[in-house]
Amino acid sequence: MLIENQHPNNRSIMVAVLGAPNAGKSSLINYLIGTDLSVVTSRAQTTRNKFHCVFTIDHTEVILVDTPGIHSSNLEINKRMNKEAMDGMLGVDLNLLLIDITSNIFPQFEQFHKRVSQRVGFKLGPTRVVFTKSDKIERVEELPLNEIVKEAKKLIPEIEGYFVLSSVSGDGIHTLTGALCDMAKSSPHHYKDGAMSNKNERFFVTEYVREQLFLRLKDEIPYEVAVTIDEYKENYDRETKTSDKVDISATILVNRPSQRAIVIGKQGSMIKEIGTSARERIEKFLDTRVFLKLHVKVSPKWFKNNMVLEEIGLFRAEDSARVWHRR
Ligand SMILES: Nc1nc2c(ncn2[C@@H]2O[C@H](COP(=O)(O)OP(=O)(O)OP(=O)(O)O)[C@@H](O)[C@H]2O)c(=O)[nH]1
Ligand SMILES: [Mg+2]
Repeated sequence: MLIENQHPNNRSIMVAVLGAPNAGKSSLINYLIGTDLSVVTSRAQTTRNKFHCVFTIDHTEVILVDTPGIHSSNLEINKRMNKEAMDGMLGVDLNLLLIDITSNIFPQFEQFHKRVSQRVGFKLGPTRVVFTKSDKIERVEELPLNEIVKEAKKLIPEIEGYFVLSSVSGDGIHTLTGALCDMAKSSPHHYKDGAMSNKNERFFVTEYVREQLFLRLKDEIPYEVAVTIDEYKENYDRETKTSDKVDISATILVNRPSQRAIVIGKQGSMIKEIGTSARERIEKFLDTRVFLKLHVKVSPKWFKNNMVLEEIGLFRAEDSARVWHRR
């Protein structure tokens, strides 16, 4: 869907941002778009869905596709998250393969290669490597990155060069931005001025509640929670012709009753903290007052349940399990 009557100098590029869990994909995207749209936490597998994040420089529109980290797992939810990541590459002009420079480097290329080659009928497009977290290495210029990329190219011939950057210090980011703009092709824009994503407000509300769960809960719990929206109601003010408050009711699904107790906390203290922080974040995002109501529901093994998985935007993968449960 393209916008009509566009400037003749308009250009556009769509870029998939890929890599292992925790490689720094969402951090880089937030830095590039200049706002904390995507959820970032120190835990792996924070991002579960692919979605577009857009920024424009002069007449150039850059559409970045955030994706879940590519990894190996036999769990149904993880298979579907991997599918989201792989689907994120469909129809893009360029792939950025993010490699965390502070972790073991070569296995990250191998894992990516393995996933790509497992996908039947899939042909990888032009790919550039992005070495992330350069601020964490003292003399990054002394690393043999040229040789590493040469070796990686033997495995993944579609690789064409690399960038080194930090989404904390900002080092190297302008080189990437410049290169993306140079690669953009003459084309009408796909997004209106000011639009940031292809996902709606409801999606980001669930993300920002989940963010608080990821930040505050330990062990396996963040991986065994999901957030769904039950009600999203804008209160329209006739005088100002704007929505002055949004009523949101959301459910936090947990796997076990003990997890429900932890999420609620002593005398409701934890759920209150989660609710307050999430509400503040959502108010900033929506630029309006928000009334947020959270329920915690035990839904055993929701992460194997097709209905729940589809509700949170994760669809059946090629290697999905056959047995599905009802809600
Ligand atoms: N020091 C430093 N930390 C970074 C940088 N980029 C990301 N991080 C940290 O790395 C962790 C993971 O970052 P994310 O952006 O969530 O990584 P991701 O690739 O989106 O992770 P998933 O969504 O789980 O696949 C967070 O704690 C970030 O703060 C960087 O350039 N420098
Ligand atoms: Mg992420």
